[in-house]
Amino acid sequence: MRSASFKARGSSFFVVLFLDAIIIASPARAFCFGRQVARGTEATRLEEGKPAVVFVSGRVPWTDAEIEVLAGEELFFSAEGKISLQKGNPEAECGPEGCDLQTARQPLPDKNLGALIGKVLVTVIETFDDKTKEEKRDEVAFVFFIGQEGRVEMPARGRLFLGINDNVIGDNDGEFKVLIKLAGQKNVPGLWSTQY
Ligand SMILES: [Ca+2]
Repeated sequence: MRSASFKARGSSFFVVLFLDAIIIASPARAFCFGRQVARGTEATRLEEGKPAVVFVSGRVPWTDAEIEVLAGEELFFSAEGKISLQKGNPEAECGPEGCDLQTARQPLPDKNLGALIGKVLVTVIETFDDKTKEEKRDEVAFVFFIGQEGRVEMPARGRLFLGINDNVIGDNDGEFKVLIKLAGQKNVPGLWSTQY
């Protein structure tokens, strides 16, 4: 049954991977995953000519775009809006390219703090240590830079998430509005205003 699911297209791949994670997870965490899958946010494939719009809060570690991507597939991203890396501090405001500052603990340390970034989540592995009684959650995921606009080749097959290149998000504010479409279509200037 599992091999049959792997041959299927679309979200079934993701669900099967989560089922794999459930198998090795502790019962308590497996229940959490069951709820997560059952919440009905299945990842779907982008269709040619049908862009998706995702609002990325500066206060959320990763926003689920609910899109399944394929390795090697090129997506076009265009982002607008402002976030604050420190609510109430006008000097901490930045757009999708981020602020001209880098810290060692950002998800992407060589890119600007607060920049729009992406992640392809391939699978989640949960393990339970009998000695320490601690549960450990490991993701197999690939994180990449997006910025304000550009084409990005997807590094793996999985579920797309968008986020902020910042590790201290609790004091953030604002959001980015991100348009995502399959690349290959011509990038028409003013896409935002003409279609949305
Ligand atoms: Ca912050």
